[in-house]
Amino acid sequence: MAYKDLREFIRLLEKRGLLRRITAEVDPVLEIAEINDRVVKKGGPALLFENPKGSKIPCAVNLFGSYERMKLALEVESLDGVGIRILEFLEPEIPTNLIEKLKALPKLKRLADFLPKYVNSGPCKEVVIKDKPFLDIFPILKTWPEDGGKFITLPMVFTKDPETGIRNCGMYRMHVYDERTTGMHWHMHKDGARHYRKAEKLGKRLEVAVAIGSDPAVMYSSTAPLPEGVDEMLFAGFLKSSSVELVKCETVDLEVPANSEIVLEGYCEPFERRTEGPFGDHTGYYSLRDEFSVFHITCITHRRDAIYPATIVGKPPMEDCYIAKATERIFLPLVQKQLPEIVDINLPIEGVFHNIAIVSIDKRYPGHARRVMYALWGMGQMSFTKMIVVVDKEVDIQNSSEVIWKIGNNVDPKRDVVIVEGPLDVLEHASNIPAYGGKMGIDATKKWKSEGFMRDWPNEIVMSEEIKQLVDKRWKEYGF
Ligand SMILES: Cc1cc2nc3c(=O)[nH]c(=O)nc-3n(C[C@H](O)[C@H](O)[C@H](O)COP(=O)(O)O)c2cc1C
Ligand SMILES: [Mn+2]
Repeated sequence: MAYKDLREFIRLLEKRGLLRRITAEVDPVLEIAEINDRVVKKGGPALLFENPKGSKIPCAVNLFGSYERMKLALEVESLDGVGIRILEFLEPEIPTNLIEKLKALPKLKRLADFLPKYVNSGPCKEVVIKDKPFLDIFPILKTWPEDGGKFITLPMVFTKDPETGIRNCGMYRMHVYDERTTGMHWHMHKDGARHYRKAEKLGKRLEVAVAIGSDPAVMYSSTAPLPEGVDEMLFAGFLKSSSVELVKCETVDLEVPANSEIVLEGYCEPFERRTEGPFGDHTGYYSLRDEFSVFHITCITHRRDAIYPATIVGKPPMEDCYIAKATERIFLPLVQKQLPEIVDINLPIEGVFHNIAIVSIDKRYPGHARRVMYALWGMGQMSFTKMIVVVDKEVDIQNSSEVIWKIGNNVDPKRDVVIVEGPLDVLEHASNIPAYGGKMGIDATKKWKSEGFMRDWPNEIVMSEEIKQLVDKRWKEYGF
């Protein structure tokens, strides 16, 4: 059964001993972040700060910060299974006869069941503030000493394409400038920024609604790398096998999840920019100050006893790593659909997801590893990857020790390193200019004669089965 809302998920975590309540008064400025850091790094529980200093609203952090909680959030036994379910849906077998047609029907009906539903009201409307929609009622965190201020870190930002009206929901952090103005940190590559650029072209303001805290499927979906134009709310409905209920905003022509804890309504004016950051980011570095759009708040609605959820990013591993690892697993089958030679992908946590990708392939022809690199550099948000390492299918790429051993042994740097240029993640700080620079591919597969390798490739050392069995049998005799 899908979670009704965020608090139902919180209750479940508590019942399972995966959430700790903290009643002591704790400062949202840095203190919560330091407590969270110690807890995450030890694989500890989610935390509910019941008495954040200066606010009557409790603050929940680290809700998704383990594989176990991530699986509970999406109500699955295995994250890989989610990807396989998506594939089954995308590929409804074309019914060829009546019986097949009948078999396909429930599948199609189920898809309709996942479409968002529009409802007249919901818990997020319990309190509506139009006269003084001030952010200072919430326990918004400052997470690192050099941060430019407080940041809303789990916002689900809703916009509509000004031309087509197609909805988007993306998670983009928000720098709080004053009680009714924030930054809007949508990177240039993201759908929200695209909507804003279109609005600018039309000389119009872009209406924006920000939901904070909803059921976990909705929260996860706002981070998922879906193709442009695919409705995150339909995806969330699919994930939880029931429709997301959306309710109209008070002051803007947008809809938000009715079960949201908090909703901020407002707009971004065309061509208005303000300095955003610095912000201690998930790369483990501060992202530098930069110019971003400005969000003006016209109305705040919230549940009477709202809970304010936040995440704290920083040096990995942090909570976002588990969200990103879920994405790695969930989207692998879709990547494999396009590139069936891919056996597995590992985006190592230390590679902060856009820096390093390790890929194992079933190599079938000369240059195959290069083809996979180029394909990934052209695929959705994978295209921001700075370094790609390709190994043969038998390598366990989830074991970085094995991967390093392969790179060291199998690579002739002059021959096997591919250097190209292309778009990079906006958080990339080593490139000369923002969001564009060098990329490296390392082909660590076994080299073939057809690739110009004319020597003999040595065999890997493995003991024969016969001797292994003999030693197994005689093990005790040796006196161990
Ligand atoms: C905790 C968290 C914070 C994020 N912050 C940002 C951000 O500030 N800016 C941004 O462009 N993407 C951010 N992302 C990544 C986007 O949410 C992600 O790329 C998403 O797919 C964007 O959706 P879109 O393609 O609909 O724009 C964040 C992700 C997570 C999990
Ligand atoms: Mn999108």
